[in-house]
Amino acid sequence: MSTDQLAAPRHQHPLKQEWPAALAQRYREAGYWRGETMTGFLRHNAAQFAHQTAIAGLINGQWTRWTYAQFWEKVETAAAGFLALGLQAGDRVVVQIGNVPQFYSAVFGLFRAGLIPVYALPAHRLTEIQHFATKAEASAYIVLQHYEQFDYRTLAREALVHCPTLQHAIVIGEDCQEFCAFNDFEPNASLLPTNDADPQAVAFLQISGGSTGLSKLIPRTHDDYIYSFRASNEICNITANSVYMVALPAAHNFPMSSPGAFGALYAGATVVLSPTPSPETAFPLIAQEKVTAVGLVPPLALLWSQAAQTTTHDLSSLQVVQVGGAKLTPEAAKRVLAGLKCQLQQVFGMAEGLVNYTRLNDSEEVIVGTQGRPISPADEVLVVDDHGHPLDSGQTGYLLTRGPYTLRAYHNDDAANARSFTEDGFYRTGDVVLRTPEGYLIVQGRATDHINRAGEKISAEEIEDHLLAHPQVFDATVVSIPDEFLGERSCAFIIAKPNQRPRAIELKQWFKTRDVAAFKIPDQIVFVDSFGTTAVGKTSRKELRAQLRQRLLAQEK
Ligand code: OOB
Repeated sequence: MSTDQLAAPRHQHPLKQEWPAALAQRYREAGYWRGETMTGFLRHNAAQFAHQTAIAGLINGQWTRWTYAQFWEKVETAAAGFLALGLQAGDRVVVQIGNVPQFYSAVFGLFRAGLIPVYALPAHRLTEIQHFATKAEASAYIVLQHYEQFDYRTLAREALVHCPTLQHAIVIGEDCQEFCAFNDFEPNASLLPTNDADPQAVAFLQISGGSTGLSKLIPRTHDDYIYSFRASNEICNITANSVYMVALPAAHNFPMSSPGAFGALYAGATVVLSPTPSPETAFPLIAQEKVTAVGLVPPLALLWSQAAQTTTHDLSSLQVVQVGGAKLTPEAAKRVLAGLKCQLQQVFGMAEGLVNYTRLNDSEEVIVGTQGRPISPADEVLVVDDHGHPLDSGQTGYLLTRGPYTLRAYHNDDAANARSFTEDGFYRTGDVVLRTPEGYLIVQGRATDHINRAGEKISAEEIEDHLLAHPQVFDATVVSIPDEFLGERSCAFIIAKPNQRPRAIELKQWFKTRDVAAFKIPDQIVFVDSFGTTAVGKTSRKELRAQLRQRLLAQEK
């Protein structure tokens, strides 16, 4: 190897998230960015709340509790283990771990080692992992051996073959086969960095809902992310006495930081992990651990409020049930309020940044009828028309935002950056909202063609691409259809190739061979002879999707 190669930077794409200097200074002066780091606050809490429970959850079928002191020890061990493998500060590591305590020891271990987690969801499969690893130029991939009856070692094996930048796969479990064993990591203080990260540096890459095409990577800095959950703690009244339940996937932004597990850990509270979000699993844990707060998506909130009517478990510790990720209609909100007999809080957020909450002391009318208002007085919110002109309150338009915890650019994605931001740095959320004179937002719909399936965002385009790859499919259009339970379901309209008659079940099975998350498999498949006259290049894909949706809804009436 020549010296040139040795000196070459390890990564082509430096991790950046840059606010203009004047704005950054304003955020610092206002006390939003305080120069805290993820490891800094946890180290502090490990001393201050040493004997209090930080995390409780299932490890190998055993209910396990870690105090703050024990948790910090595990973080330091994990960090030393990562560095002992030869990983270097700044390297990216794809993390795919379900709702178990080791999600946090691994993630904070990565922070402690100066490494950058890239969060994948347990449902993701090779196609998505490969995309994240490639975009992030990840050096390592860490998985839980088994989760929800799936063996992630198989995926790790495939990922090592298909992702050229990956050098290591690390498995958390008893039988790590040929992979590095997380459980065998050993403490070694001499390997650990003496300084915490630069608070302005990127702490991790979160994934976007992927409204157009594949998910994009969202760089979040220590300063910006910590501000978002510290301020959320205040709004949601999370203190050292709180017990926060993670019922949705731990890697999702909502249960991570709104105020989520990170907010809870920042406050010195307890994080309780529910292995599944079903009432059967979560209710006994709420009773046992005296859970005070939980975040749910609307279909789950409805399910919980129904199950609460007949449950024998004591849910009286619950103070706040937050609902977000997809629209909670006023009628559904009333049902949740009546069923769960505790405070309801609506949360309208996005992994890109902006989070809105109804406040705990808002009137019932506001809590039921709006999706809340922004966390920060420094969140700039614009509602604009088709031409980008700002609208007055009371009018419906596209939501644009910028602020102290909203991204300024996606990682390594010039095309997405060009369409996702205005010239002056506002992020185009893709949501269509109405802003009340009091500054509360009511979500009306969205500009982008994705399906919000019970909070899981599915790009229509991405699914169409998979369908078009099928040898018998001539054309495919995927749309969202209102669904009583899921909020929205996905429906694929298919034109088969001449003389071909694929069956719906075959097309669904096709997705298994595409190695994608199961939630992306179309819920409904409708075969059509044509997409109608408008399909002949005259209308946009967006209009076509709207027409097909209307056609189906008219037929179903
Ligand atoms: C949360 O984050 P993402 O990144 O999975 O999805 C963001 C999108 C929003 O742009 C919006 O389209 C939709 O999800 N959404 C809502 C909503 N909350 C999110 N639509 C209507 N009503 C709501 N309450 O989903 C997320 C991140 C942090 C906190 C909460 C949710």
